[in-house]
Amino acid sequence: MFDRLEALPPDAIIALMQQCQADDRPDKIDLGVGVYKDSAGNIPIMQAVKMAETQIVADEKTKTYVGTTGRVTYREYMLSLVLGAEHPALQAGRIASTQAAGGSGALRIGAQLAFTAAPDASVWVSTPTWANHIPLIGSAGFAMKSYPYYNRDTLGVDFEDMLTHLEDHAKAGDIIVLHGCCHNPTGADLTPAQWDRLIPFLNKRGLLPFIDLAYLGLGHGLEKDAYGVRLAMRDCPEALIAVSCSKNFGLYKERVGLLAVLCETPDQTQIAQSQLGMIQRTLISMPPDHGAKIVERILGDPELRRIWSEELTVMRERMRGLRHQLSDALDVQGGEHIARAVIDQNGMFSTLPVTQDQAITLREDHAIYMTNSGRINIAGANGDNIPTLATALLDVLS
Ligand code: PLP
Ligand code: TYF
Repeated sequence: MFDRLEALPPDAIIALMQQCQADDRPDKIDLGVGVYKDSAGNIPIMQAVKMAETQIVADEKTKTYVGTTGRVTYREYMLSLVLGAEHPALQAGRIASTQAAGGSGALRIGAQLAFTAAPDASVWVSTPTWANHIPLIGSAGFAMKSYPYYNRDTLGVDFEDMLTHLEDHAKAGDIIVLHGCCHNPTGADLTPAQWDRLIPFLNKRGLLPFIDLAYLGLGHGLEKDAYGVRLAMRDCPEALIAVSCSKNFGLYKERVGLLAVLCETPDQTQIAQSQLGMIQRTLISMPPDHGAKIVERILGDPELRRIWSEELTVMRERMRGLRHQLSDALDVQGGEHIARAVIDQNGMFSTLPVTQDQAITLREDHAIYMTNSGRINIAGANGDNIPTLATALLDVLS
């Protein structure tokens, strides 16, 4: 029967990562896949993670099953990290949650829950968005649609166009995918003032936010990056939040995530909770435990938490510093608007106004790897290669 299958193209970002790994030019610059790198180009294990892991390995007495929605304490700690311990939705008992296999697992479970409740809804994603949003959410069965978001001329968010488009085209009950912070692939985020307008707009139109929070702490810090999520969870009747610990704990391959579901009443929350367990069962039975246990231990231990939070600050500030260095190097005739945007944008990514042909030229002639859409991972740069990067960019853009 497998002769009936069609070959599919590989994941473009992972293919780019492999192409870069195979490039033997010593001065290559890898701005491709979204992983944090230190100034030596390593993808380190955080010290707090190593310490927690050492303790866990020494203490662990059993590998027995945990349960379909994962570790209860992990979920509690994660909810208070994301929302703040005093958040009204937590106090009102209106949040169902499940541990998930990464942010991706959370997106998939959230999509399945929403589809079970509302199969006729459409799901709207930003133009552009993280490419995996479409298969992860669409595979639940939803019709996927897109709203305008990033303006490739101004390199900022077209907020008015976004609202107008949703006003004109989205119907009550539709689901709007938003990036909590550090938008992937553009780095262009909504400001607090824009969140303040967006959430009442969604409520008025009966639209449900599904917020993807994969970079908490890597934009402006743990509190500021949660602004939109906290507001939505305070003011919306219903919402979905998919959280990833891949980047901010550097736990990529351990697959650690959380789905939080805001319901209107505690009774509905109990029902949603039971559905989450069943959905996880139908997909993978139970989430992997090891990474979630590491996060639980870090968040529950004041000393480990302090070390983690300091390491996260170093990561965030290194990326902010690189943005400033790249911006300074681009701030010459013809590069001024990119210079400004690189500073205004947040997190790992910026999408530069580079065409596909220019991205290929950068790769072939300069050994600079970015996606064909012009997305760069700023953490792949360093003080030594930024002048080369800026010169090559200005060269292909001129
Ligand atoms: N959402 C966005 C926007 C991402 O960039 C990622 C990144 O990898 C994820 C979700 C999910 O990540 P993971 O499934 O590795 O936790
Ligand atoms: O956008 C990125 O680069 C990260 C990592 O299928 C990633 O989110 C890339 C592709 C993929 C899964 C994760």
